[in-house]
Amino acid sequence: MMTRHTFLKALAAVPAITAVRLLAAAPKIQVFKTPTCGCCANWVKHLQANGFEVAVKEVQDTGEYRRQYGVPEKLLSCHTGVVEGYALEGHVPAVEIHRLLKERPKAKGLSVPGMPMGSPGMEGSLSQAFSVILFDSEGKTSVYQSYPGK
Ligand SMILES: [Cu+2]
Repeated sequence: MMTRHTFLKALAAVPAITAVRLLAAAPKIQVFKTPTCGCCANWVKHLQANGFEVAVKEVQDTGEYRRQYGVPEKLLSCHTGVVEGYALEGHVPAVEIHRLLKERPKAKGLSVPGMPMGSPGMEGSLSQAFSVILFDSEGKTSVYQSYPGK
């Protein structure tokens, strides 16, 4: 039988276990993309190069997953991902995902709406300004980080 004392001890042990788990393994991101999306594949490479383990599922329509993970339609982009319960829409920089997992805000996820040139996976001669948007389950949004472009 679990006494009150052992219960409290078990509760106290939870953060330590979480910390060990986070140190032990690279965070896993499940990505949903269409088979022909080249910039999506480039974003996946960017994630892998920056400490994430990525599983890719090729789908005909990412809209289904966008809705499933609560991404507002106004924030849509070319692919949808999920990491430890947070949704990721579009070309979100890996550094912001690491920050998200560290800060763990009360939110649904992050998005880089559209496909701005210069975002990870969209590198080229052009580099537009873009913002990483934090959104919650009510569709409320705020700027998580701004990238000035060049
Ligand atoms: Cu794209």
